[in-house]
Amino acid sequence: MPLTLYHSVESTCSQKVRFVMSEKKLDWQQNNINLRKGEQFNPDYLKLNPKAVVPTLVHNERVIRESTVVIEYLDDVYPEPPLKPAEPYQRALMRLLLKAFDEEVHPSVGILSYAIVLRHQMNSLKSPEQMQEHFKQIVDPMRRQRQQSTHDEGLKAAAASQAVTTLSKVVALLAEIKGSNRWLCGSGFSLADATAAPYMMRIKNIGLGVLWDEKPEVGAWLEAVIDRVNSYTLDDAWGSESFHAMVSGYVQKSEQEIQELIRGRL
Ligand SMILES: N[C@@H](CCC(=O)N[C@@H](CS)C(=O)NCC(=O)O)C(=O)O
Repeated sequence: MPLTLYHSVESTCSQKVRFVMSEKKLDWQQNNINLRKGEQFNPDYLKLNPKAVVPTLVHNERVIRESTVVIEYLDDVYPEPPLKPAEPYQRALMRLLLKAFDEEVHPSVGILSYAIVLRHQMNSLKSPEQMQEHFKQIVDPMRRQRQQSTHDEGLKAAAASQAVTTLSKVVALLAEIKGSNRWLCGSGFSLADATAAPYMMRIKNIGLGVLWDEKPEVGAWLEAVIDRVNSYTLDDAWGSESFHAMVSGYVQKSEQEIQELIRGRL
């Protein structure tokens, strides 16, 4: 089997790779990495991905890391159907969105998911000492610092309100680029749609869909992309049912704090 994806069903950057593989109807083998159990820190996995993050693609024994690099690679190796607009300006806009999702949305969604949901899950799975061990293993010092402060302060961490501001700016950019297009970068579904979909779905699921209340075209695009993803033959396309149940439980508990955070930032 030439394609193996090391991934987690709940991880947004793994989901975007699975969506691209589904668009191209590829056969692939999976290796599920349980992030909450810390399997990303296993020495064998660290050899594939020294940053201890998913996803990682292995194709014909070659290792490809970074989800955006992975989806560009898949589109190069399997060009049908093409997932990059043919027109250079639309292609540049697509790359602008990929960059915004990597550099701005990914850390912001990480902070907010962690503050609203994952820190409670981690606390239920690990003792304070085990949490300290977990933080020590995070390879990137910025990521470690971000996760630790959000763990301690939740939505009160300065990073959380900054994340909401960042997300509302990217939502405005997404709406502007989409304009009256059918998909984000023209009439064809592209890498930008596959990338934005899991993050926008996560933002909605953690109670922040209000960020596009005044941009109905963004809500309509998300509905269309959800229909498309739901038509793939992909198990747990958006993550497992138990994960969603857990997310909505914690979102309900934080509802008031989420409202206050949004009121303070918008
Ligand atoms: N820039 C990387 C980011 C990868 C990343 O942050 N992955 C998250 C899941 S979406 C992860 O593995 N987190 C592990 C952890 O939190 O310890 C990419 O796009 O591949």
